[in-house]
Amino acid sequence: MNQDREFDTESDSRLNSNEYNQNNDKESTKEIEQFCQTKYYATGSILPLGDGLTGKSVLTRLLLNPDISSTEHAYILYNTKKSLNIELEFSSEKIFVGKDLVTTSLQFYVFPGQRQKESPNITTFDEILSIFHYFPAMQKISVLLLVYDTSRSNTLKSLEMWLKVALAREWIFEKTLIILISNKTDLQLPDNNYVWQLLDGIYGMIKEKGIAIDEFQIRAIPTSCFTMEGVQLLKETITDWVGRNGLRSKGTR
Ligand SMILES: Nc1nc2c(ncn2[C@@H]2O[C@H](COP(=O)(O)OP(=O)(O)O)[C@@H](O)[C@H]2O)c(=O)[nH]1
Ligand SMILES: [Mg+2]
Repeated sequence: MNQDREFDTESDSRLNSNEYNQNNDKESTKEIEQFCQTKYYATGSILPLGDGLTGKSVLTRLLLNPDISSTEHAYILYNTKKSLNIELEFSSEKIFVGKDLVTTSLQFYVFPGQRQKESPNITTFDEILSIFHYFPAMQKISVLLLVYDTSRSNTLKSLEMWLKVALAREWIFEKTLIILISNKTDLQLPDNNYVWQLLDGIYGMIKEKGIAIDEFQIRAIPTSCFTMEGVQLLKETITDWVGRNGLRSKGTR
């Protein structure tokens, strides 16, 4: 009897403690849900390509934060040095993709536009690329920016060569957004007929390679790093694309 009672008591206390645990579990689950809701992440690599001095470095720095003060703006414009090396920049922003709040990270890989070896001290695009080409993030590019300077028509003609480089490296795939950037609109406005022709040409070259891409994935945005025309739109376009089409993952923090 005693043993039974003891057993009962024990089982009661176990029952109670189970109830307690269950209640406790519910509380902690609620807390976990509250503090550790599923978080969504997306990341993508952005590659600006174009001749030297078209504005790739300055534009990238402005894209990191288009809402900068006029002092910071002037600092970037006048203190961005000609770079002979790769520049890596990173920015992150939360945007809604459908009903999900997605932390969207942009990784910018800015190479120097120099292709000819003019002196032993000057590193070229191809030399730097020979190292960085093997970076996983360089295998598939989320957003390719083809940048030219509206005041120098030869930089527009070079874009075919830059696109060929991107195709030969197999950076473009079915989820790449390609943006033709007519930069320095403060100096000269782009020739829209020519821009449309070029967009068609780019589409044709990509299709020829057998890459399944839609026409809407090839766009044109005129920009000026001086007046900031188009910079905010470009930032939003890139972030939205990466948020929807970049490398997605889920987590709790
Ligand atoms: N007027 C004007 N100058 C610009 C613009 N964007 C860049 N620049 C200038 O062009 C030069 C080259 O820019 P940079 O970003 O270094 O070119 P990158 O060689 O393509 O990286 C710098 O002196 C910039 O201040 C622009 O939109 N308008
Ligand atoms: Mg540069």
